[in-house]
Amino acid sequence: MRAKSQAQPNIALIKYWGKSDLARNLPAVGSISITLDDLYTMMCVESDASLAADVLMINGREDVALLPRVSRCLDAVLGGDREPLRVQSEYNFPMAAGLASSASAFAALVVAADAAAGTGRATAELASLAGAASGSAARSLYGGFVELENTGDDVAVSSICGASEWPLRVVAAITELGPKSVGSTEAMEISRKTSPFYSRWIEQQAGDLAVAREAIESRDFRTLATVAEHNCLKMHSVMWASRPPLSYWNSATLECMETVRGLQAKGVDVFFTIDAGPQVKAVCTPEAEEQVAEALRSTAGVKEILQSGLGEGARAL
Ligand code: 2P0
Repeated sequence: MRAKSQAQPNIALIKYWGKSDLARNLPAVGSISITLDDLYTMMCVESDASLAADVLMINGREDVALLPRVSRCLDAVLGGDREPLRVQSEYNFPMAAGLASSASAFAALVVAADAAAGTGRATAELASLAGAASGSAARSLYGGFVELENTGDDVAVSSICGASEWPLRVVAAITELGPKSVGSTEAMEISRKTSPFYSRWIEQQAGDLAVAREAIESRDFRTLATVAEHNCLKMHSVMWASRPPLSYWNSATLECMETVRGLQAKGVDVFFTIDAGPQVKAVCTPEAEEQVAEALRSTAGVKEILQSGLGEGARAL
């Protein structure tokens, strides 16, 4: 058995931060994201009679640290009595730096495993399985603008608007390469247990989701910009007020935010969003893209710029 798949990371505009059920990895809040096009993970899952246990290769190197999580996800898709598998993934962007590499990885993994076994599960079911491995991965099963809802005992994911129906662009400013200081799973639990702002964050999420959903449906860039920046800064306020504090930004992160604010003051259609890492993702209209990229490239501390359009959900190749 052998199958290949491709998935792209997604960037949340209304963020997921906090779990309602740690064991089942259920998010405490809904979220809205955009699936990217130009950054991707390619995944190959294959059986091999010579294997005694699963093997994970990432960009050509064996990885034992991530293997248990990958094996658990394969068990969930294929059942625990499956044969050992070789899993090979290739990324064309930096991993574990707040660019949602786990989202594209687990979305690609469930699709490849399902295709290899020929199970033919529905996308909604694959999204739920990907989400159990990594909450944000559920969203990468769909393209364009995607909403994830917590239905109480599962997640329901759907597309609000296709990638080509509102072709916004993303310019990511890389300010630091290397893995993040605290992983999302651990950090979310620290916030849930200690941040005095956590309960307000949860209470206000439905309102932010409604405003963003309507802005996307009516292609209202300015309203989406305002609610997305507010939701991002609220999530980081929850993090900063946690004990110990969770602070993912560096000085270049702040410089990039200033750059985006400078562009906004000139009437450019752009807004920023920042995840559990120091990178700044600027979302803009196609007309604004080159100006945004140029401004971020010349911002102090920016090491690299990645540009992407919006793309499709995870698929077998
Ligand atoms: C998001 N993040 O909505 C938010 C914003 C980071 C900040 O989803 O614990 O790696 O594996 O379910 O999927 C990062 O979360 O977390 C994340 P787990 P995941 O994109």
